[in-house]
Amino acid sequence: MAPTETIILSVYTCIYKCDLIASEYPIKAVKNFPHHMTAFEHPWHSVWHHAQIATLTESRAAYGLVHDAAIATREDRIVWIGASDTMPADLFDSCPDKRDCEGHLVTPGLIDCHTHLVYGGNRAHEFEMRLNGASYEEIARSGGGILSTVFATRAASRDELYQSALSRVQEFLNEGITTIEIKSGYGLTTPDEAKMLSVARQLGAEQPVDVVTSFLGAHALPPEFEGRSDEYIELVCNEMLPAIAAENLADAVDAFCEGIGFSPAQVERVFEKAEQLGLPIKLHAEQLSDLKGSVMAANHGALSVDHLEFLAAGDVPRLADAGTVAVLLPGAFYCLRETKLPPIESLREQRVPIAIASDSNPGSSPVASPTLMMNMACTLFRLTPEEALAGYTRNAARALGLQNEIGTLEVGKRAHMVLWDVKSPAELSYRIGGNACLAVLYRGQHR
Ligand code: DI6
Ligand code: FE
Repeated sequence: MAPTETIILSVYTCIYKCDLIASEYPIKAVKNFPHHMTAFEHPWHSVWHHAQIATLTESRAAYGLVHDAAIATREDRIVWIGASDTMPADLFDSCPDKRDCEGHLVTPGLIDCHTHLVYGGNRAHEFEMRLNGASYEEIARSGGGILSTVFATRAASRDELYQSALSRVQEFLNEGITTIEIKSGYGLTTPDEAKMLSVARQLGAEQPVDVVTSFLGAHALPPEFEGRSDEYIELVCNEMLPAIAAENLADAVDAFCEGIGFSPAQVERVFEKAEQLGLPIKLHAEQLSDLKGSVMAANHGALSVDHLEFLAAGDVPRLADAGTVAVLLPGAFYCLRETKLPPIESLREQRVPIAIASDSNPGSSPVASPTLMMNMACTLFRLTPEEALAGYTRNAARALGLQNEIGTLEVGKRAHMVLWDVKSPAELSYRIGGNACLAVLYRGQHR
């Protein structure tokens, strides 16, 4: 944006700011934005009014709720929020795109901060085998489990991966997702990991959704490295990660720290390499056992640690000190019929931000519904509906390091917002199934 336009926007945000603080975020180039309007033509491009707006800002009101409110956008930014009856009449009257929300709820665009949605094949057959009495071990011995997805992903063409991932992405978009994280981890060779991540990048470039990628080379030991896990970690550090970074395919680096994954010492080598390459880190930790992966990750300043059923309450202060987000994955908890709960009360007491995500993957969480995950977070983990919504917005943004751009509805932030066919925010978590999404604004554009 030209400096004059920036100044004009700042002037407007200053003149028309309401009780929420106007900020002066730089306005970046926007994907697919038609630059046919300038600030001189009109400062408001769209306005939604007569809405209940759950801003999710950390205000005194639950959900940061503003009643009978309006929200206006210009290009890809939010430029005004406030009570409908305080809208500047001239701007409202001449705004080219107005919507009367008739009292329905508006939230920030939802953010899924943990998915594995690019993969080949599916595992419905294993699901059926288990229900007919086969154990996980028997399935694994017959080539099943994560490795069956690795074989199917390696065998799939880029286009096949793209098409199958696209149908899952569309399900997420139908339910109000505007930002989604996608991991690699089913390729486990340099070209196959690059293939997965480039499909994720393509989804972000071609679809109306922001995609954030994570390199998960240390997800499982590929069969060709059987009995040689340190050598595989060497390959991850010395070949895969530098190649992925050189192609700018990853926004962060993840790993699976577990008895059936990699040890904290092995993961730490991956993290040290990520740090050298300037990439932020996150970790699958304490899903099945307490290896202290979360503490190690927090010591390295991880953005998030994810799963956490076996996290010891005594280790929670370390996450709090490091500002690391706890990402809870109720879909995997449900599918694996886990009974041990993450240390929710300690996370609350220590004020660790809690995010919720789908973990969308073919084995332990074949799901593409954020509101179902919010329901499960409430029912299975006893989160409040407000915590569940914050977990899919404000705290999910933090888990991706994007808290200054997305996750709350504030002047200056990216114009990602959802209109729901509900009148109170608790209804989003309360419903089981169905889709209450009425409309989405993505980067200020109708989707
Ligand atoms: N934890 C998970 O929940 C997924 N990966 C991981 O490390 C499961 C992946 C799969 O079963 O395909
Ligand atoms: Fe996962």
